[in-house]
Amino acid sequence: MSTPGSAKGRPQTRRFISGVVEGFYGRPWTMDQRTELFKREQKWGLNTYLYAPKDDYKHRMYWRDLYSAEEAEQLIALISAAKQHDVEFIYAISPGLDITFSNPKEAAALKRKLDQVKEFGCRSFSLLFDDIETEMCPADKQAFTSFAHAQVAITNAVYQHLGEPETFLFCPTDYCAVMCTPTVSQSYYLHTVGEQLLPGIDILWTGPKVVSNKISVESIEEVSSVLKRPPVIWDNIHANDYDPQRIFLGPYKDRPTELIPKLRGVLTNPNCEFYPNFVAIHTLATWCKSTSDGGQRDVEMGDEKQDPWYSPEKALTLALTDWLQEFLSADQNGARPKKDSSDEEPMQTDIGESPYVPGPGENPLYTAEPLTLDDLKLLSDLFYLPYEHGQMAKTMLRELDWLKNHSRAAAAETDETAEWCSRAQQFDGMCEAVVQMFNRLSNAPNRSILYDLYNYICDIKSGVGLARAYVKTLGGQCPPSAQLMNDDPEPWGFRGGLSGEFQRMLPCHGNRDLFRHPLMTEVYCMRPYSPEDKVQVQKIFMEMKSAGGGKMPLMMLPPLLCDSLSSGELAPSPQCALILEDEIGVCGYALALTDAQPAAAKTQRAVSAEVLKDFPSLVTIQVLPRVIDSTPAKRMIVRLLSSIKNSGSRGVFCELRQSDRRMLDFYTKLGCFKPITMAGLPEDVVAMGASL
Ligand code: GDL
Repeated sequence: MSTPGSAKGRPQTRRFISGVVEGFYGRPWTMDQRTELFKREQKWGLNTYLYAPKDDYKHRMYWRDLYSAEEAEQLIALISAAKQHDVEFIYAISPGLDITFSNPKEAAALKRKLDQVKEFGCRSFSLLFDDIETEMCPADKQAFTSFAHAQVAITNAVYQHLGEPETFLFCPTDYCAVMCTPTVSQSYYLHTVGEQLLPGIDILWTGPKVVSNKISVESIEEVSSVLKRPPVIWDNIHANDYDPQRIFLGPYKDRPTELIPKLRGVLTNPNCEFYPNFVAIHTLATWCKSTSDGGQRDVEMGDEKQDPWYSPEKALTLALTDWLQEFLSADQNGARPKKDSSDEEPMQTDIGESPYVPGPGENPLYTAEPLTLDDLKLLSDLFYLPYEHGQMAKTMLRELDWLKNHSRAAAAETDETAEWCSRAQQFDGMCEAVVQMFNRLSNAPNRSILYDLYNYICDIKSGVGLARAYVKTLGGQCPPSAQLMNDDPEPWGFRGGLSGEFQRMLPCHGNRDLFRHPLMTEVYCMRPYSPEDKVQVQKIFMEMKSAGGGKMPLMMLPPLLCDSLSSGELAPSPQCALILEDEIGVCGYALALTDAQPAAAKTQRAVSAEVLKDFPSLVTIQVLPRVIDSTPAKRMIVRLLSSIKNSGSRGVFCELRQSDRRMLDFYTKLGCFKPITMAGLPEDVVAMGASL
């Protein structure tokens, strides 16, 4: 694969730059990891490594400082390791934080530093001007027409000073379309760079955005015409330095292979964690090979509909299959690989004992279940790409949303109840698969990969655990109390720290929140009423009567039809009475008479035949004020209405005191109850009815 060369004295064809840029913020990779990277690149057919760790002192902050003897030794070894593996080592420097472009001493410092690296054996270089202030200092404003002119001048000078290296990369300050003012094609900055940067210098570009979802052929044609050369893509698709909760294990995707002949190269700037980049780099390598130009089309590889040369799904499977082998092999941090008992050496322990062999009736030795390809597929699905969840993650989100929106079917017999239960069970199975994946992963022999992934898998396991408990609560099963929040939750009950709190306060976050309503902080139990509950029900009835009765003395309050039910004078109809309990005890009830007439007779109040025709049943509900969340009460009423309906009733009504704002509010918010006209109601009483 090659792109046409354009510099003077350049070979007419140059190899397509492909590989990795270590260009993220945060802890740089170790020398050993970089050497490991070169091995992988060679194995997978990638050819370049761009050294640009943002937080390495001497790359950016102290760019002027020369390397010490010890550092020099390390860099020399690294550059030579790259050579050994046929990987081109490009040394990048970022002087843009504080360089004064017009000061010759500054240019000299830059040249001195790069000369030193050249002495280490490096032959390819890069100047980066990303993520810096665009305002020039007064001295530079005097010396240069624009910021672009200042950058171009120093870059050309350094390039020539180094003898016009075959590979020399420049990263502009406006390195993606969204940064261009007003647009790519009208950007004065990019036009200046394109016209004045010497033709042998290549330009880095991240696509439409810093983290580009898709990179289209048209967008590359547009920027190439402004830059007067095809760009080298600095791809942030797998970068995760901007969010400590995310890591990307999905395939290289949404860059058509048609792009390859239109680009000078692609370098991926992946996750900060070295080992989890297996997929990012492996799939990029597959993509780079999948070109019509290279004539290497693998009939199995393409996807006729999407891209005949590359299928992200197939590339992912190839990568995960290879990655699995790495997981299963112990590394230097890993467990001692198991040997045959014949060549087993005595275990090195302080007291020099032989290995533990369990005796009869003792615990067997723990043997970890091996990790599977499906586990890795699930892992990749849960941590897919910045703009897309993997298939299983999408399914889980969709199912949780459905279960939440149809929770009425969980609380009462409806046409959807069977479906709800079956989908809840399937959701539970998916959550269990995540837990199993976590267990097998944390027992895998390769500890280095595990340690890099640990925080992320722990986080997803907890998140999924919360969702799982939530579905169980919706289904009326009591989840283990430790998993739900109580009055004094453990720190993992309120996740995300201060940053999490800030996010939860923002409306855009709230909209996507799983728990749009306040979290249930109590565990409730809803059960059928039994005659032994009569005393407790009476107690609640009296307590709430005085609370809801306004200023009037209790004795003076006109009786409601349902009082005879709550006071125990009338027994509720079969299957039509529920009790709510919390940790303290009975905290609510919901009672009904499928035929309201006996209550009317008890209260000595006639209810018109017209009302009874539409609303033959009577209902009453009460919960103590300590039940802050309205969900348990809603659940009770929904279940009760369903039983009443099953008994053949067409409708139900309730009576409320106007002074009882709480209950009025409750019934109104339910939505199915509407005020109804009823003759003979006492002065401050209203009736509400619901058709079934
Ligand atoms: C950037 C930075 C890069 C960082 C990435 C993702 C470029 C050219 N520069 O803007 O160092 O890792 O975003 O946060 O991409």
